Amino acid sequence: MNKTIPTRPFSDQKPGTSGLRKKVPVFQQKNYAENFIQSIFDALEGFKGKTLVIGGDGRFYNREVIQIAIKMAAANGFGRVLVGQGGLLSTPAASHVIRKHKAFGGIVLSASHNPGGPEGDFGIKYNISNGGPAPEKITEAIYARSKAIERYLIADAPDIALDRIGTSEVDGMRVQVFDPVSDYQALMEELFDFNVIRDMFAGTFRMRFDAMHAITGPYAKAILERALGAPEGTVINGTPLPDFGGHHPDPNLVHAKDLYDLMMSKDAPDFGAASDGDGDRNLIIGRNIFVTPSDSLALLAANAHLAPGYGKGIAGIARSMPTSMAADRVAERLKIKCYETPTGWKFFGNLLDAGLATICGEESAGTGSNHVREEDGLWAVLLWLNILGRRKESMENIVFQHWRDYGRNFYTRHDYEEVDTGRANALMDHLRAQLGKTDLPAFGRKILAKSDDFAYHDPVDQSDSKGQGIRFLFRDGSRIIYRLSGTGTAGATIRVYIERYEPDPAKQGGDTQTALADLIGVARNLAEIETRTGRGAPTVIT
Ligand code: VG1
Ligand code: CO
Repeated sequence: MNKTIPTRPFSDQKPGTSGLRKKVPVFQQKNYAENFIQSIFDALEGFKGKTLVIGGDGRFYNREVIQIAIKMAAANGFGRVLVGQGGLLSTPAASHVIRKHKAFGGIVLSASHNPGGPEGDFGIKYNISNGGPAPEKITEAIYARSKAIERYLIADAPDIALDRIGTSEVDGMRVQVFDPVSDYQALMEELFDFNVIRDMFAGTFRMRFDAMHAITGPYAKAILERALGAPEGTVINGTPLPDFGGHHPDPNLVHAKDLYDLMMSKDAPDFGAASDGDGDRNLIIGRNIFVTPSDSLALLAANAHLAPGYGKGIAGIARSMPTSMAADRVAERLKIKCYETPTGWKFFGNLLDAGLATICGEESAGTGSNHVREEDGLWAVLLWLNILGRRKESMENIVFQHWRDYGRNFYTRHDYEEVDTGRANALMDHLRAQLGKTDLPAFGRKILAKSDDFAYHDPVDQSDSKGQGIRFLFRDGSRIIYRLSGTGTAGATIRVYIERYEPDPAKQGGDTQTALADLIGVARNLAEIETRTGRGAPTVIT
């Protein structure tokens, strides 16, 4: 039996960089999740009788919303739902399952790297049939619908047993609970040379993978420890917990500091990695060397041909605009194009679908390829392992050699979190007012080449996206970029991205913050950060 439940719109259901993210208590309001899910369905056409994939990163409130989503899918006319066992499915695995089983789309419940628990964050995101996040045209339609919604449809049925693999029915719709790991694992076995990696683990090579009590644990244990023979204990914090053990499942140098400290110590294994709440991000650290996500993208692109899945070479690279330009130099050498897109994985989908790009990445620790339509943390780890197995050199050597060959892009991001929204907007307005001016005292000795508010024209669907970040580009190739985060749930987060190119191998060593000190000063003065936000220092430096 279907029920039609009257409801009233919420005014704040605008999807951000990656779906709708709010505090758990916001999502727990009566009809809040239901309204958003119905708005998704109302914004779509032609799904009657088709398949919907549902899964999430296992955070607090995941199970409740999964049950709601299944019953609403039934009432709205889907023919089949595929749901990960226990309601679990990493973001890249969801993308793969949508593609492999030719689903109409998928609902991914995740707030990614944001903290979880009763006072933490929750999120809902819709992915389309190519497995990728819904493009802006659809997210805007969902938002428009959410402001006018008057009713939602839900099956009046008992909860589905999420922990048992098998098939059941909700109101005439088939529900298949499946193993969230196996399809994904099979895909990884196609892309990478598992024998080469197995041989490495059979020798002296050791790694540590920190799953941060998030979704990647079961995937990493199955693939690294069971399939590739890494010793048990290689994967730590491998059990997904609803509150991520009270930690912030963000694989960066702040929240994965233990891993960093280990990798810099004398007992360091050869390779260290971590992934985030929903498994799409990766942190890569070699013994004695942290590899920035921007460098990792460039290095993976330059060495991808060493893995069977990319043996024929790559067609193109895509990076988000604030990501460092290290990948551009690799593309140039490979005589392929490097596309520059706005922040957020949804902008890569068209390029991947059209075969224009093979490997994509963002400075925020997301890397991926045309094997799915999401960033993929474990994929990046496996590609690195495949490369290490083939090159038989240390990470440190590989990275230093890359810098010698291509030059080094010193790169850092400074985040100012939970800034008052009004003040943050005023700061961005102030910056916008400086665009085009070449003689600002704040520039110091830097000579401006160009400044603008980044706009993107999609070469595939010809759509335009404006207002994607304020850029100051200097004549020596350095860049300062400002944007406001679209994933936070409290106040505003100002992100400042700072980059300088260093071609001289003699100057490529040393600490990033010191190497960028001048530009960091310019960035703070230009935006008047201290006076406008009252912040003497960033909240997080990555
Ligand atoms: C951040 C990152 C962006 C990433 C997005 C989703 O967005 O900067 O690169 O695509 O998170 O990442 P923002 O708007 O806060 O800067 V994740 O791991 O959700 O799925
Ligand atoms: Co994520």
